[in-house]
Amino acid sequence: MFGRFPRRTAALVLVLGAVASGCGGGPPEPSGPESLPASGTPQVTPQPREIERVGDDLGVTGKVEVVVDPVADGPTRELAEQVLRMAGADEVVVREPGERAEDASLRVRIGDSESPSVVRGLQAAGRELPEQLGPEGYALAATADADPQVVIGAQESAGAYYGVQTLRQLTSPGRIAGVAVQDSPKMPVRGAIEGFYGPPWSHQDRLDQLAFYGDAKLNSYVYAPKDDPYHRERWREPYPEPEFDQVRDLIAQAGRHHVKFTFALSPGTSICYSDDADVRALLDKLEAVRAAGVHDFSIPLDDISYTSWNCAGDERAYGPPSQEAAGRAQADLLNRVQREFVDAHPDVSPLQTVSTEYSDLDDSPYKQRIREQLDERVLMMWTGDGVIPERITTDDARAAEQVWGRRLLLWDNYPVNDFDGSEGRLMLGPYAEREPGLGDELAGDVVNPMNQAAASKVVELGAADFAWNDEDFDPQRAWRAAADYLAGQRFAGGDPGLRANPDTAAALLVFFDLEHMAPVANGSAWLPPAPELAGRLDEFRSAWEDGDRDQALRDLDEYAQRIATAPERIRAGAPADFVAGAEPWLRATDLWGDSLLATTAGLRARADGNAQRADGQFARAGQLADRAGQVRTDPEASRPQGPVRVADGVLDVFIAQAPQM
Ligand code: LTM
Repeated sequence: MFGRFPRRTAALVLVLGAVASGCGGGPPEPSGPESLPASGTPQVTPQPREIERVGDDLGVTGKVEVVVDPVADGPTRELAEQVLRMAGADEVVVREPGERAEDASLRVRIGDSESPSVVRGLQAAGRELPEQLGPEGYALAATADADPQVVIGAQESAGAYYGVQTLRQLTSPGRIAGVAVQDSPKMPVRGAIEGFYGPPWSHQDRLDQLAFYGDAKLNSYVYAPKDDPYHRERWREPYPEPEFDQVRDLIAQAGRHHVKFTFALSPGTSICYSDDADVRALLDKLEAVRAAGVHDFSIPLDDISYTSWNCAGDERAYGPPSQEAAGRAQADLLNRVQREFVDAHPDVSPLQTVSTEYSDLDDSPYKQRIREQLDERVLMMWTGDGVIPERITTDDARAAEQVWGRRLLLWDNYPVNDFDGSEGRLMLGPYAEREPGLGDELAGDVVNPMNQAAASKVVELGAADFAWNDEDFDPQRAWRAAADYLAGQRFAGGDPGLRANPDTAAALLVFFDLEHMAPVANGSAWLPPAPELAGRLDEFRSAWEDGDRDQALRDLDEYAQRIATAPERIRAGAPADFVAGAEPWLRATDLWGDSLLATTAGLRARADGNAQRADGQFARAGQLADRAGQVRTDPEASRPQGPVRVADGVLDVFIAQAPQM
């Protein structure tokens, strides 16, 4: 299918990424400026399907000419200009095909993959284009010969935009990596659903998220905050004008970043399915949003009672309440929305929904009704086997698709932290336990994030990587990429840093490890707490037992310093919104880090035979640990409330046990 891109390339990229990132035995290290080698390929996230070095890096100086055709839309042109300026161009001239500027030091062509100049440019890198690049696909070649040029070819505007997003990651100050890329996403729908309980994201959070989705090649944002009254409890009422203005802003921002703004309305807590006035109220509200420029809609029916009716009319129309009757009523409603609203507007995509059963694999009278009666075009979401599943497998996806009689869109309840078992947690672990191959089964993957928007990017970027290219997915690689992104590789979100600050990225990875634990609904872990720290503490215990106490203490002390200084480094180097959302956890980490340092000081005093000093240090460690345990979540920013957790079960246990060692 793809031209001359050997499959081994992906493996080569992984190895290079790992070497550049210093991974292996020790703690995960970020990739620094040196991670853009003159040979090999730089890490691009999501991992391209095919990427290969074809020559030397290209220099970026002076005047750069960008030739575009209509495949490169406004956002793509602007992004290309920003990227090239960031890379060091003094002047960027963007123009339609025609007379070429003789004084340009670098030419960039972004356009239709069939246009002769694009084909020639790709051929110069020895590339042959396949017949179809695939939806949202692109080909890119950067060649540094006598006439240095970058060519990006695509069949549709999203592909051209993603080609330039890849160019952004191939760029370092003054140069562009000499590589060829051929790429397209595995899953058609990739993104996030703001579908959690508790404080909805702020308008600024949402604007920033949409920009980030563009950077991460995520193409969907579903607006479904449970605690927005106009989304759920007061779904019939139109949005007041100030709120509607914000919706308009979000639509525009989504467009600027090639994201589909999917508007969701959740009427299930009070709708009377058989009441034409209720159905009309629903359609009218959708229509108002459509008129403002939205093309994608969802009617979520999760977390409602489906064994009681909201009105007597439904009992007359559908019989006594039952799951089977609810299935009929809901199928009727969704079919009407699909036929009377979606079908009436050719620019509106098929309706999305999540049904009242959404988290299991068993057939039921409810599912049977939906399977048999619901318009086959309606795209249904499913959370995996369990609301918060321990893993999501291809077998599960196939079984679910069997009982629902259609392809499903994954509503992935990770990193959401709104349920009781997640009290006090910030979910900063890797995107993991999603089986490669899901790309062949699912229509897409949208994750339900945390109340803390910026911190959600850690998992969102992993999900973006997985949904784009699940076969080559590496959770740890994506995790490091998230640290790099937050440490400076962010772009559309604001600060146009080209390279990650290595100190910030390293501090973030230490912090991510402390917040690695991810719980299922009852609070037990599907991702373990602090695996890096736990491994180091295990090594310490063995070395301490074996007698090499001095070296063991030096090693542990070094890592304790990294924990203790991580909050300060993160506050100084990470984006302000990340820091604000994570502040209670950073504050607790300050205290836990100091407590661990006091513990190592106590152990050193003991090894030196100074019992009095040892006791003093252990007492201090205990006091700091008590204070750390008292730091609580911010009621304005989180649900549920509780003491914040930092490497719980690992750090607290070690500090408590150390005086007895
Ligand atoms: O998962 C679904 C479909 N619905 C709700 C979400 O709104 C909620 O955020 C998650 C996690 O608590 N659980 C749900 O059941």
